[in-house]
Amino acid sequence: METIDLRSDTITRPTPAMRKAMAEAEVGDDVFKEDPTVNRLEAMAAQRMGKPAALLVASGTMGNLVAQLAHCGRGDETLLGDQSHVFFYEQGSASALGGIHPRTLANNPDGTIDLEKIEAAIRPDDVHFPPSRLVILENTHNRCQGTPLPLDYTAAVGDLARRHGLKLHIDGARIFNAAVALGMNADQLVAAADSVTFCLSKGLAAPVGSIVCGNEAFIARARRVRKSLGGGMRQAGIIAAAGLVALSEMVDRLAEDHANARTLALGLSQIPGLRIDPDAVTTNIVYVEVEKKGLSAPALAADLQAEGVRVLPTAPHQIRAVLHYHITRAQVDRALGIFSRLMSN
Ligand code: TLP
Repeated sequence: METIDLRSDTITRPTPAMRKAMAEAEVGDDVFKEDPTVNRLEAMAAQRMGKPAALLVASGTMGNLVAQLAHCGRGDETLLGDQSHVFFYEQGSASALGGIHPRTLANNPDGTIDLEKIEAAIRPDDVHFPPSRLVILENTHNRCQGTPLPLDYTAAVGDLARRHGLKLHIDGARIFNAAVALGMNADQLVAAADSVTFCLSKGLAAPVGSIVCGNEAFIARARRVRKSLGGGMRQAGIIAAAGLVALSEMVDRLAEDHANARTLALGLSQIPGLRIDPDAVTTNIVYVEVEKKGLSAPALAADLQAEGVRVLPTAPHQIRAVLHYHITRAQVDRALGIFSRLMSN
């Protein structure tokens, strides 16, 4: 039976062009900064983000942790959304490993945090308080319908942070989805940020790797932190080669995933017992509320899996479907047929 795997864009496998590039990659020891393929990838990534420097790391989680540890000392405070990946899904690693104190602020349904809330949370210089050091935004916002943050919002947060002497980090795991959805270049969307993490291994389909970008001094600190976390890789050009293909060939096609997400959302909105606002779906992530009496999200996910459709239950009555490189329009239609049949049982 064919499996239509909508659990995440992280499940994407490398393209034939990536496998070829990996097999042929020129490599060296990247801890000595002597891997020419890693160096090329970091230069290309920095240029795409409009930042002076970049660093290849193992994952988005490592990128966000490295950035927090490079910006903050022990006892410093970060301001971040209560639905953010950094707060929700990264094991509290900045506190566990860096003694960094997270101050969560309510995310709006579109992934923004009200500017007034950010400003009100910045601590005055007082011996009782941890120093506010870093604001973290997420673009696109995973747990907020995959919504892209508008440019003017990010710019306003950047201004606010600067005015108060704070830094701004963007978890841009899916920054290229945001760029494609908004019809902009990624560097515009992160211009206000001091640092950004983005992933090669989600919609862009590389097998491993994320990138942290920022200025030279920040990346020098990030490089030290990466090494201390055991993330100094040696002949990492094998990985970077796939990343170069990801950046060169896989960005523009994200529009197909967004169109498929929209088709899926519209179809699901027609099925009794499911609730979704298709207009809220603007990139590749689709959240659906399961409202049929007696049916939980895990139970629906299990029924779907038995029919070859895999989704992720993200709350007792919510499932998530993510569109990606391996999902065709025809598969979206087939998945909709299966949803429809199961919900009418
Ligand atoms: N997100 C994964 C899961 O961890 C939930 C997914 O399937 O969506 N930032 C954002 C916004 C992310 O969505 C993710 C991964 C990460 C960071 C972490 O990236 P990795 O998985 O490479 O550590």
